[in-house]
Amino acid sequence: MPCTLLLVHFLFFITFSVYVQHVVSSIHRRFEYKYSFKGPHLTYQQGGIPFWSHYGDVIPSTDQVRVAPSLRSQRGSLWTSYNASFENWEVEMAFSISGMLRIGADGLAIWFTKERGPNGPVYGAADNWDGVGIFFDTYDNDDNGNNPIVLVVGNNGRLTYNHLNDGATQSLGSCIRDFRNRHYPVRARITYYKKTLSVAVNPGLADTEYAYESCAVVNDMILPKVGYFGVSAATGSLADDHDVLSFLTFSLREPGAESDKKQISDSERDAFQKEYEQFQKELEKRKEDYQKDHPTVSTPKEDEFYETDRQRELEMVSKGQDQIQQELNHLTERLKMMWGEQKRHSDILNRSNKEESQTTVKEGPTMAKSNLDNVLKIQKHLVQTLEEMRSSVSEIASKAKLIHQSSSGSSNAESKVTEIKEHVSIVKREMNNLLKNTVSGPNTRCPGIPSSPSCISTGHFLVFVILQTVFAMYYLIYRSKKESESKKFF
Ligand SMILES: [Ca+2]
Ligand SMILES: [Ca+2]
Repeated sequence: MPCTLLLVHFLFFITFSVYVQHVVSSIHRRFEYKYSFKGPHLTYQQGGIPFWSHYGDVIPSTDQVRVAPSLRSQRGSLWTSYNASFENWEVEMAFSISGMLRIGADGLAIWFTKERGPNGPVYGAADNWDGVGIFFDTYDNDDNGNNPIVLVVGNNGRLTYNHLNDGATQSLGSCIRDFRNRHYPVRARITYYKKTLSVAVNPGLADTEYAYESCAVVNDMILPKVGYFGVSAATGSLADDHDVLSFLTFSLREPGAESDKKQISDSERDAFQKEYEQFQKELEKRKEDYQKDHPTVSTPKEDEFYETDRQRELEMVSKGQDQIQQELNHLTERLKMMWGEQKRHSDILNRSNKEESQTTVKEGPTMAKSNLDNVLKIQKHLVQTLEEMRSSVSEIASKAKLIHQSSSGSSNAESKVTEIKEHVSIVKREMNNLLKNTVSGPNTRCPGIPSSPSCISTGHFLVFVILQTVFAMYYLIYRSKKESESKKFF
C-alpha cells in the first residue's frame, strides 16, 4: 500500500511538473528594448544610455555600466526614461560585484517603483519607494554572518528601510548566495507573473534554463500598474565595483491573450512615421551629396533592374524551345534504342532460321534449288503438253463436225474416222507419256503447299475430258453410219 501511494505521488509530481513546464513555455515573451540595455554598443558617443537616465556616480561604457565604483561612499542609479505598464514582466540582469578585499560593500539593487528614486540611502536609491526592490546585499550590517544575501523587499511608500538588520524584518523572501567575486557574471532573473514575484539566480557561466536556482517566491504581491525599472548601487567605507553588463526586460503575456497590436499607441505610431520620413529625407539628401561629390559615377536607370514584357515573352519562348529540343533529343535517343533492339531481334531470327535450315534440310540448299528447277521444268513441260493436247482435241472436234456435216459417202467417212482414230491415238499416247512423266519423274513435292489437289489430279481431269471427247466422236460416227445405212433402203 505505501508503495502504491508513493507511485501515485510520483505520478502526480511528474504530471504537475509537465503542466507547469507547459504553461511556462507557452507564455508569450516579448523583448522590450526601451527598458533594456546590453553591450557591446551600450552607450551613445556622448556617454548616455539609450532609453535610460543615470544619476550619481554611474560610469557607463560600451560594454557595461559601472553603477558604483570601488571607491568610498559612492552612489549611483539608472532608471528607464519611460515608465512601463506591463501586467506581467521579466527582467534578466547580468552583473558583477568584485573587490580586492575579503569583504565588500554595500550592494546592488534592482527596482520596479512607481516613481524613479535617483539618489538615496538604499543602495544608492531613494527610500520610501512604492514598489519592489531586489537587493544584493554584500555587507553584513547585523553581523549575522548571512551576507552576501539576496532580499526581496516590498514597500508602499511609507516603509523606511532598516539597514542595521539588513532588512531582515522587512524582506518578503531571501536566499543566501555567494555572488561576489565570481569568475563569471552572475545572472539574476526576476519574474512578475500573475501577482507572483519570483527570483532566480544563476551563479555560473552557463546561460541555460537549468542553471538558474530559485531564490525566493513572493505570492500575492501587488505592484504599481505603471512604474520604472531601475538599478542602483552604493559603497560605504568598504567598496566594491558594481557592474551591470546587461539588463533585459521582457513583457509576458498569457497564452491566448490579446495581441500586441494595442500596445503601440497612436502617438508612438506617429512618432515612428515621422522618424521614417525623416530617415527617407536624409537618405535622399545623402544620395544627392554623393552624386555631387562623385559626378563621374552614373547611377543605373531604374528600368535596367526590371525586364519588359517583350523580354519576358522572349524568355518564355526561349525556355519553351529549350524544352522542345530536350524532348526531341530524348525521342531520338529512344528511337536509337528501338532501332538497336529491332536489329538485334532480326539478327537473332536470321541466325535461328539458318540453324533450323541446317538442321532440318539435310539435302542442302543446292539440292533444294535443283528440285525446284525440276519442278519448274516439269510444270513447263506439262503446260506445253496440255497446249498440244488442247490443239489436238480442238482439231478432233472440228473434224468430227465436218464428218457430221458432210456424211456423204461411206468411203470418205471411213477415211475421216481412221484419221480421227489416229488423232485420238496420238492424244492417248501423249497422255500416257504425260502420266508416265508425272509418276516416274524425280521426287517432286509441291513445295510449301499443303495436300491440296496436286499435279496428278490435273491429269485425271484431262483423261476424263479426252475420254468424253472420244465417246462423243464414236457416238457421232455411229449415228452417221446408221443414217447412211437407212438411206440405202430407200
Ligand atoms: Ca547590508
Ligand atoms: Ca546580515
